[in-house]
Amino acid sequence: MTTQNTAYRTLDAEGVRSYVASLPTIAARLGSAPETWTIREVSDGNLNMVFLAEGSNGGVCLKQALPHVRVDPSWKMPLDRTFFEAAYLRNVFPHVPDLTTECLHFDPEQFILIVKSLSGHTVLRTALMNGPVIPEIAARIGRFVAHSTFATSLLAAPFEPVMDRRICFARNQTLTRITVDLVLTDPYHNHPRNHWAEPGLTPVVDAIRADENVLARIDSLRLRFLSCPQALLHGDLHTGSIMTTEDDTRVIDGEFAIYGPIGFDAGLFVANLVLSLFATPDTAATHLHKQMITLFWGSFTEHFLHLWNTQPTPSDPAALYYAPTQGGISEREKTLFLESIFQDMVGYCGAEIIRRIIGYAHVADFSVLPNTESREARKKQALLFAKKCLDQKHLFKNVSDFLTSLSAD
Ligand code: SR1
Ligand code: MG
Repeated sequence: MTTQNTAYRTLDAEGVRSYVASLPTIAARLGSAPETWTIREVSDGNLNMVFLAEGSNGGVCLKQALPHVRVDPSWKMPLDRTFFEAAYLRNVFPHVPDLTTECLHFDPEQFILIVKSLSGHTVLRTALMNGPVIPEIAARIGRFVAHSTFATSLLAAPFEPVMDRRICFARNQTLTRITVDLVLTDPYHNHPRNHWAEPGLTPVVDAIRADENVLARIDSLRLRFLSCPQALLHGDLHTGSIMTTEDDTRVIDGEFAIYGPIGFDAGLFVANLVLSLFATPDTAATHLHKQMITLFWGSFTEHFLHLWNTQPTPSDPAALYYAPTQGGISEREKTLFLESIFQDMVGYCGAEIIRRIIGYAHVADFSVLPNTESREARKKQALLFAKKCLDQKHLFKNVSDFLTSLSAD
């Protein structure tokens, strides 16, 4: 797909009103007359336009791809990312209906995706910046990662449908290129997209770039990201891709979906909790963030193993990756698989922390700190922790080892 689409028009608020009014089933969700609807532009991410359209009965969220990066119109980009987000939702929503949104409409000419409005929810990053959240949110995300990845992996289905899905998402190359470059490459050398305002970070950046163990690990994580298609990933599971209330948590923005190592989704989520921890320097917040990381990993492993252990035996013995006649996969193999996800999680966590501090797309978390000195000090601690995550000489054995090291600095 290219941007040579003459029918494509970028919508403004009034365009959204007419567009939604032209879709009877979507318009019916809003109720009342289109002229009475409230249309608000709420674009927040780096890439797309997002609107909320609300009527007397309810609301929808409309997302449209632009032919460029939203925050940088000179960075041209094809429109097809909404296709992959719609495809991601269609693949995972049946497995996590209470943890994401259903694709209500996708328009392949206008590259418009419509889902239910979450206007009563708050972006998790914002909620964390505003004060404590309930830690169970992290357990819900653990369940999301377990169900969305297990269901799309070879553990849950014969290889044919899995490979068909892999073929589809292998076309998501524009956004995969962004991840490979921005998350796994640019920060490790001089690149004009990198930036940081605090001069005291430069020696830490230099140390990261000079460390052969770190560079070797990043090389292997980059290779693994592209060559280890364990499951369909969300691909950008940071705290800005999660909307929540106390009772209800939803994962949004699956446009970076790609087959890859399960630890990538887990690592991005944990990294963003770690970033929030370093940006929130008080004992209660540190405890909360650590509790959230523990709950996330516990919930992920519990749900993933439960799905694995209760997988029905297919009538066709060729339908799964192992033959039931051989007694199925051993507990030892399952443990090793989860341990490898844990090690991937730690590595991608390190990469995500680094790129969110010195790469192209930073996080807002540190803006709650009162001055440049405090921001510099906390970002430095986060970078040093990330460096440990990438140090091949030191492997964290388990989540408590990971958390202990988080306190050490
Ligand atoms: C040009 S896109 C930069 C970042 O925004 C998205 O949310 C992804 O995190 C991407 O890496
Ligand atoms: Mg996003």
